[in-house]
Amino acid sequence: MADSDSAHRLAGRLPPGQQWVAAGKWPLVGEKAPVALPDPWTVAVIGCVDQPRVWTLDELRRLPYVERTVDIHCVTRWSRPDVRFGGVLLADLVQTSRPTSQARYVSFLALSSRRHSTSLAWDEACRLGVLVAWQVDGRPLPVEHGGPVRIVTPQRYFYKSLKWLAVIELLAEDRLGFWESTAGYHNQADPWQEQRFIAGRLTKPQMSRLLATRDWSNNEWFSVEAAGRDLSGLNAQSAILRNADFRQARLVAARFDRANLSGARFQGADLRGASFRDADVEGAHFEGADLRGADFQGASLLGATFVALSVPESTGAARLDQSTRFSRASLELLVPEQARFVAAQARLSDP
Ligand SMILES: Nc1nc2c(c(=O)[nH]1)N[C@H]1C(S)=C(S)[C@@H](COP(=O)(O)O)O[C@H]1N2
Ligand SMILES: [Mo]
Repeated sequence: MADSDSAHRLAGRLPPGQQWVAAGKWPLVGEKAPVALPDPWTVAVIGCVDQPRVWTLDELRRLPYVERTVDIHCVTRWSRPDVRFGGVLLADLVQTSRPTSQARYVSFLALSSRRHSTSLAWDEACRLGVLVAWQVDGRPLPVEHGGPVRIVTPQRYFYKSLKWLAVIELLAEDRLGFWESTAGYHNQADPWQEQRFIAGRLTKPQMSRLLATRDWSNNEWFSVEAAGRDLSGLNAQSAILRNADFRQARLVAARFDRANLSGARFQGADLRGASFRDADVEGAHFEGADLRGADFQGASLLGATFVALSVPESTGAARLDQSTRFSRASLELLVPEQARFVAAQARLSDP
């Protein structure tokens, strides 16, 4: 996306904290496949409607076809411009079942092993022009991207765009989706407001107890607030610490192996000799952190940031050298500027 034509075209379209992926790249996020591919694929419209109905894909195709070109914004900080989805407007489809006056929310359920789901306010779903989509850029939607049929919610983080759509349920009360209820993802999800995560739910006494111990392994704490703390030698192996705040913290030789640190903030932290082997650091921030001797082999780096693009490198770049280790293959999931920065300084290993 570096040439000046596209830079001009994309000006003003990148929400705060997002980065464009390389041209032609479309990362796979979350589940990779549905639990089954029934033939025919069906989509049920149920709940607060006068006439529930089960649609086959062929029947959906006879409804008014529309195309919408959208910019995808993933909460893990990558964005992909100008993706042309085709299908039927959710509002048009649901109108045929005549929603009752009770219908205030809409919940989408996937045919996937964990029964993935997400929801929207019904008036907002209509206003945003949510699509039930089976085409992308003029072709059938590939299975790994939600085919045969997915939801596309423009102007929201992409976790509001459910893959492998099986059920559309109109509701009187909201029912939080999978990520919204298990991982603190924001229910509004407006990328222009950076509504990524809800605030943490740890109380002050819980937080003090947590900071007093150095063994957090296998525990799950959302939005831990540990900015500026001395937590050297912390054992956080296999811990789930999404959206943690470790800015300016001292984390020398900390062990984060296999931990989930998606969205975590490590700016300016002292991470010398820390281990992130096989950890999930998707969308995490390391600008200005000291990463000498740190080990990221096997880590999932999708959307992670090591160098701030718009500020001078002296303040905005992580410190890494030949003692900092990454798997070569995992750099694929960084946006190009980040991959170049890491590759130029760190030691890359092959599996
Ligand atoms: N069924 C299902 N839908 C899902 C997910 C998932 O894990 N399962 N992940 C969501 C998230 S977080 C994102 S960013 C997008 C990713 O879509 P993609 O893999 O086509 O890029 O799908 C969304 N819809
Ligand atoms: Mo996402």
